[in-house]
This record gives sequence, structure tokens and C-alpha cells, in this order.
Amino acid sequence: MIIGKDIIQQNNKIEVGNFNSDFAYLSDKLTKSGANVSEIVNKIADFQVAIPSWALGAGGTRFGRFSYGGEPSSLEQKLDDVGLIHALTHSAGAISLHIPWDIPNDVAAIKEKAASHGLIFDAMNSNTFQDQPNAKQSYKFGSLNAANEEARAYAVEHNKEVIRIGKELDSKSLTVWLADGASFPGQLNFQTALSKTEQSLKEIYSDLPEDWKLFIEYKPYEPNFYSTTIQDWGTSFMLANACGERAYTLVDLGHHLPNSNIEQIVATLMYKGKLGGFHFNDSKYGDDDLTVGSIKPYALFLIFNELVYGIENNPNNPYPAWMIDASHNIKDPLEDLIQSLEAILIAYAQALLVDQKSLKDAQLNNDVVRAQEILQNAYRTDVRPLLKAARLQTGAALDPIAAYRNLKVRENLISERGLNVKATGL
Ligand code: AOS
Ligand code: ZN
Ligand code: ZN
Ligand code: ZN
Repeated sequence: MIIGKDIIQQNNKIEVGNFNSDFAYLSDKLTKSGANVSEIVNKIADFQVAIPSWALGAGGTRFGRFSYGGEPSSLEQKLDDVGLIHALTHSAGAISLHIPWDIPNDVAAIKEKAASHGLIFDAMNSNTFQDQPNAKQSYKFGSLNAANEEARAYAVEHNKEVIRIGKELDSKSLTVWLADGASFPGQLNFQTALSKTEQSLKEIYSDLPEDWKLFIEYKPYEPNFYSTTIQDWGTSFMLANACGERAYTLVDLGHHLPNSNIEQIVATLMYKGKLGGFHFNDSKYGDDDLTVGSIKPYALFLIFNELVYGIENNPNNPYPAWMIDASHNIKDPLEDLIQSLEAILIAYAQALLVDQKSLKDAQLNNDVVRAQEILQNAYRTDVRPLLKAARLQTGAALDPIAAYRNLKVRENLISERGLNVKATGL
């Protein structure tokens, strides 16, 4: 199924009347308060978030998985799904692949398909947290941190292979997320595990092309319940520094202990020019990988406030790579991703509304009340007309979920692909 611009335009007619009056009202209000509305709309229109290939089918928990009809079962179909989301939103212009789940058979055909949907290949993801069929070494007791030298070398080689595949696809980065750690005290020598990890990452880094970046993800728990070798941003930051200039920390929103001040972590990393990538999701308890903004939208806004500040004030920090890292257990994955994109752009737009000059002023005068008012004024603005304006500008759907349903996208996918297909991945 392909959704052309003409169909979207046709569909937008239902909504455009309401949009015009909502936008006129908001734009007038914001302009009076000194905001540059067209600049903000352009920034929203330009903001692109990568969709991970493994988020397009139904996820699951260790207790069960309920499949979703019409799931993509090949890399081509995954590209088609991201293409559909991008056509409806114009904010998902990239896909993030996972090796070995997404090894391309025909590189040229895959590149052509991606280009036909206007997609680029974002970060490549390696997988040393599972043993593949016919694996020559096991990662049961670790991969990049493994005490067993053969297993460690095998894991390093896998990452180099992922870089080779990514180069063919014109990807420009590698994300390393490790499950390495210990389930019980005494299982690992912390220092040895950390030094092996550092050595392995340096070996991978030495293979990184000049125009590539290495993103090092961290996570405090799960699957190793007692300790994880790269447990927090400090460990990731230290390892990135040990590797070199093109190695960065990647922040995944779900990878923190409860109540961590993620916005402060973002600020610290950007101050040092080391925030390379970002995984969006939301959670109630841990790494729940729920729809972005479904649980803690104010926290998301505060994080975006730091991201926007950092993008403007830390030229030493590269523009971060954005990705949604979520799991869809009961919702239609494509609808869930569209909801996530909406939440991301809402938080971004609200952060763009923060009056940075007045905020600085309030801070200098220790006017705590005023500082809070400034942030909350932005947060409490219904910015959705700005998102719609951006979408109208780029030929996307005013209301992407409504369009998805009106155009019967899922029904079409089910009739094309069948009811009982399973996406490759987690
Ligand atoms: C795992 O918890 C991490 O969030 C990873 O970023 C990702 O979900 C995994 O690498 C999927 O392959
Ligand atoms: Zn992640
Ligand atoms: Zn995660
Ligand atoms: Zn997560």
C-alpha cells in the first residue's frame, strides 16, 4: 500500500476548516508574546525521528506475545511500513536497522526502496545479547565484557560486520547496547568486565569510518538483574571518552532508575559535547517502552527544554540522532508510533516556546516563581495547531491517526500480507 500526497490532501479537506481557525487564534497569541511562529513551524517540519525496524510488529513480554495482523515479515515490508508513517506525518524520515534481523539480501534494491519512501538509514544496531542459530560462540556470560577471549573477539567481529553492512546502506552510525552484566554477586569481577568492555569498544571504534559516530547506550538493570557493565550515563561517558571524539553517549528514556533527573543528564552530556543519540519511550516502572508521552509528558517537556537549549548553546555537541525505541503489545504498532511522534513534536514545540531570555533573567534575579511560570506557560500551551501547520506545509496528514483509519491502512496491510505473519525481531 502506498499513500500518495493527493489522497492525503483529499483527506485533509475534512479538517482544514477547524485547523484554520485554531491556527489563526494560536498564531496571533504567540506572535503577540514575541514568538516567531513561522520559524517554529519550520523547525517542527524539519524534525525527523528514526523508526526502529523492530517496532513495526507486535512486541511482547516474557509471558506472551499477541501478534498483530499484517505485520511486516521482510526488510522490504518494514521499509514500506515506515514509508506509510512518513507519508502520513512527514516526521519519520529514517529507519534504524538491527543486525542480524535485517540483513539485506539485495542492497541496491533495499536502498532504492528506502529512497522511494524518502527514508535514510539511521544508526545500525548490533546484537550481542542473543545467540543466533549456528553461532560459534555463546554470549550467555557476556559479549564485549566476556572473560572468554573467543566470545569477546566474536562479539567485536559482529560489530565490525554491522559497520560493513551499514556502510553499504550509507548509514553513519553504530549503536551498541549491551546486556552484559551479572545476575548474582560474585559472578563477575567489575573491574575486569569494565576493562574488557573498554578494550572491545576501542577495537570496534578503530574500524569506524571517519564520517561515522559510535553511540554507547547504558541501562542499569535487566536482563542482568544484579549488575550491568554499562549501567549509567557516567560509565557510557567514560567509555566514549576512552574511545575518542566520534564516540558518544546515547540516552534511552527508559534506562534510568526511578525518579532520575534525565533532563539534568541531558544537560551535562551536551555541556561536554557528548550526547550523540536519543531513544524515546515512556515508562511507569522501568524500561516499559510505552508510547512516548503517555505517562510523564511534563518530564518529556523538561527534557526537550534542555535539548533545545543544548542544540542552541552547545556547538561542540553534534545534532543528536533521534529514534523511538518502544514496544507495542496491544496497540496497532503503526498507530502507536504515530502517537509517539505526535508526543515528541508536542514536547519539542512547547520547548521552542520557552522564552529563554526571560528565563535567564528570572534565574539571574533568583525569581523562582517567574522561572516556573515561564516553563509552565510553554508547557500548558496547546501547540497542536503548530504541528498541523507543519504537516500541511509538508503535504502530510492534518490528523495522521484519523487519516490512517479513514484510509484503512491496517485492513489493507492484512489483506496484502495476511493475518498470521510475524515480524522478525524481539
Ligand atoms: C534495550 O533495552 C535497548 O533499549 C536497545 O536500544 C534496543 O531496544 C535493543 O537494542 C533492540 O535491539
Ligand atoms: Zn534503546
Ligand atoms: Zn531499552
Ligand atoms: Zn526502553
